[in-house]
Amino acid sequence: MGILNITPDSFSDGGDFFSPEKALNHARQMIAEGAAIIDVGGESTRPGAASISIDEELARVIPVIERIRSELDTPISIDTSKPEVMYAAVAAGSSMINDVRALQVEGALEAAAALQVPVCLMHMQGEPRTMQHGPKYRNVALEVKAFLQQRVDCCVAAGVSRELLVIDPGFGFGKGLADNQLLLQGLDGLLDLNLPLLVGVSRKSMIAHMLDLPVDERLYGSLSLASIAVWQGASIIRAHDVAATLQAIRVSYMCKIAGK
Ligand code: 8Y4
Repeated sequence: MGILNITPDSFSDGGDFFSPEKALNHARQMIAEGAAIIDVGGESTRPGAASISIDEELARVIPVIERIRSELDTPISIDTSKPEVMYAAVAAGSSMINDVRALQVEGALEAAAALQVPVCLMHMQGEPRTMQHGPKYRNVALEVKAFLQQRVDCCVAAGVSRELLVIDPGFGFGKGLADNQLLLQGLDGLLDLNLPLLVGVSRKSMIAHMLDLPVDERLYGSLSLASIAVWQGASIIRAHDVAATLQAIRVSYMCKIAGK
């Protein structure tokens, strides 16, 4: 899953305006490198990030989804928690919802049930603005698993087919370094839910906490984490650097399944 962030500072046209053309070219490049899904997001969920309005989020993502849909045939996932954005994005050509709030926003469960597209349910402790202010767990892997199990049950009860669900432990979302490390060690426990497992570790701060590197120097750390995630059973990896990540996870996966 290649990451396509649609925020004001990304894909500028040289002036103050965002260029859907540049975003489309970035999607093209990730697809050429082997991305199977393009994850389009307009709201930054990085620690401390402020939230944006429905209209602002729609204005960012809808033109880009329409452009990608009309020119390319790779599935598009919409990274949003807002039901209004889910409806509009699927109408514009998205075929998957990636929700870091696991459909807990008012109306989101109903939207997912109505739209009947695959949905990734992610674990987060707290809210993006404050989630890194002293996150606490007794047993992070067990708590994440219990949360995801409960969200899966809610989805099924609300009419979302179980066959459409994907789960994600949410690396970095209300988790300290030790929490992220233990979560990776215990990642295979999530396979008990019998659903595809998505993992996003690309360029995340857990790498900085281990290697003390700025965001543009975290590729090798990202590849190591992605390889471990695949070894542990992840089947979708969300990444910025698609070509490099695919090489790493293909090798990890071939070693994992050899002789089976
Ligand atoms: C540098 C670059 C530092 C990116 C931090 C980040 C996930 C996700 C995000 C994830 C799923 C991010 C939308 C955070 N992470 N969706 N979204 N899983 N399903 N931070 O792990 O990339 S945004």
